[in-house]
Amino acid sequence: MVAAPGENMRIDADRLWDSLMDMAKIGPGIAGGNNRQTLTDADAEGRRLFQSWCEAAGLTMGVDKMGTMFMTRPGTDPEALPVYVGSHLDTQPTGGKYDGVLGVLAALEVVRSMNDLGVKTKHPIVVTNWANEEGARFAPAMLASGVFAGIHTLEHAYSRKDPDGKSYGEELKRIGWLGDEDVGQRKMHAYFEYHIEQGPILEAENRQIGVVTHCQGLYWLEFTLTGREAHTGSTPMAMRVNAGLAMSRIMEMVQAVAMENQPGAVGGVGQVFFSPNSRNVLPGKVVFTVDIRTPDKAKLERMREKIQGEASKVCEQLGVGCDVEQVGHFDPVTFDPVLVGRVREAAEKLGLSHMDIISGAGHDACWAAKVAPATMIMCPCVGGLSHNEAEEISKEWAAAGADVLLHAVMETAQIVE
Ligand code: HGY
Ligand code: MN
Ligand code: MN
Repeated sequence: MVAAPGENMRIDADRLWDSLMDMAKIGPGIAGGNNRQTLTDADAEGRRLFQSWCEAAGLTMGVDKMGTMFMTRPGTDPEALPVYVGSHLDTQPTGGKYDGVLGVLAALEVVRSMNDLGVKTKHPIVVTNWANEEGARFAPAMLASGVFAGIHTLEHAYSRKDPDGKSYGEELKRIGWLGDEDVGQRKMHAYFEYHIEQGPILEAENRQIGVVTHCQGLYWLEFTLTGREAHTGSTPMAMRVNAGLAMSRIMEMVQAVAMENQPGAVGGVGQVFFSPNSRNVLPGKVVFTVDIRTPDKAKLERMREKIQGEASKVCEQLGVGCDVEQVGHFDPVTFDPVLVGRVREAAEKLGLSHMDIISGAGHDACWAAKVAPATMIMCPCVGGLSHNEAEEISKEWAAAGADVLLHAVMETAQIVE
């Protein structure tokens, strides 16, 4: 039986892995991972390397006013909306080599492989590097894709400040990646994102491919607690207005709320600022962000209300001021069933073990899904570890998911004989 066009195509695993290792040299961490935070000089260097690879593959670059990079491979029908394939090159301060980067470089590898085999498609293909997916330096996460989907205004995004008080808008200009395209003007036929799972399920179930049907919803609640600066030695306990104590009680409570909503809920705190942060001064101000997530929308709302309600009681008891700002939020996402089906079919056609999975982490695909049919593909990661410099995957896992991406993208972009 004659194979259908592209049937036996596979990506070049060695070339994909080499690209991942070359990108990992830019913005190295201190323990084998990466610190290539958004809009830093390292990010700018990674962008230039990615641009050079894309241009060598015949792609033309467009950049929008949030700094997102769109690298286009033409289709045979200039009227046809493109298939977008991407993720993010920015990393956490102690990030791994694969979170986001795998999806961007696998998208490039899909194009490189199609070039090698002379495959033409009706729809153009646009390899995409979304700016500031992590939200580590400038909250919230998925900021550029959020502006693209009309969730945030450009002004709000530009005003976001990093811990040193530098704004997104200033830093984007400083690194020279302020593009000229209005954000969100591009229309998508479909959007695919390939990403490491960042959790333990696929490895534990011994599956090569995650067919991502949904992504859990999220709140980032930034608490600003106001206590009274005082001497930690000479201030009697009864006289203290202790914002640090209030924070610790709230953190315990967040843990309890997440545990009482098992299965399928998480809650925790990753970032805390004490002011003046001096060993022998009780903090006058404590700022920390609570991160809660669950695939169940009603449960997410209940958790948020419970946490905000209990936090104000804690602060009242301690005489501590309490302000809360919702700095990030998205409802649980259902990905496009047609595209999800193509991912599943591609895994089956390629003889890869697979299972349906809900994404625990947030991704740019969550906002892309607001404006176009979108879905994701996942590969396992060792020990389910991510947002840690020891994040690890195998070349085989990386390549298997990229092969599924290749076939699902070709199916959607429609091969032209
Ligand atoms: O927070 C997240 O889920 C993603 O890593 N930005
Ligand atoms: Mn990511
Ligand atoms: Mn991440």
